[in-house]
Amino acid sequence: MRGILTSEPSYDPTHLVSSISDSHAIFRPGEWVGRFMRVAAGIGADTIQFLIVDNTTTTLTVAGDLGLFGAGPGIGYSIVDQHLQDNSPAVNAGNNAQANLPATDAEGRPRILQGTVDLGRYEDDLTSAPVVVSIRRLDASPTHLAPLHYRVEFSENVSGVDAGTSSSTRRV
Ligand SMILES: [Ca+2]
Repeated sequence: MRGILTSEPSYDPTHLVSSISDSHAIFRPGEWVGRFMRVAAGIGADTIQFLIVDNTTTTLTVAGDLGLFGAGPGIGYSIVDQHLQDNSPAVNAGNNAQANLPATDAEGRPRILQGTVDLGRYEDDLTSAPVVVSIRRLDASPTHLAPLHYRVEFSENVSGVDAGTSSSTRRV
């Protein structure tokens, strides 16, 4: 997700958050909470990023003071998701003995789940639903074959799937 900012940032010193708008955006309210907004602004045009704590259809609210970093009208931004997928090699790949390991991750969940800390900002709770990665036809030709075989690959191991399930037929 990328866009161009269309407003100056508005800083709320009570809650230590900034709000900034992209009037062309059509966000779903709250959909970016926990993601990061990256902006190419600030000293030396370094890319900096801010944790998104709320959003409306056109406005992002982020932790910190955006005004200090030159974010404003005409500056490009992107929204990035740094959550781990359940099958990521970064899950349970950290070092529990790391000095100054915080008690919680960037979203306030326990920093150690499944016994070992994960790499990155977030601790994965292994609850995301598997997604279909690929569907591949196994038979040379689908014509006049019954049944027709496909291989469906999921993003992680699944259980309880009936391998003999057939769904629909299509005349050819
Ligand atoms: Ca873990």
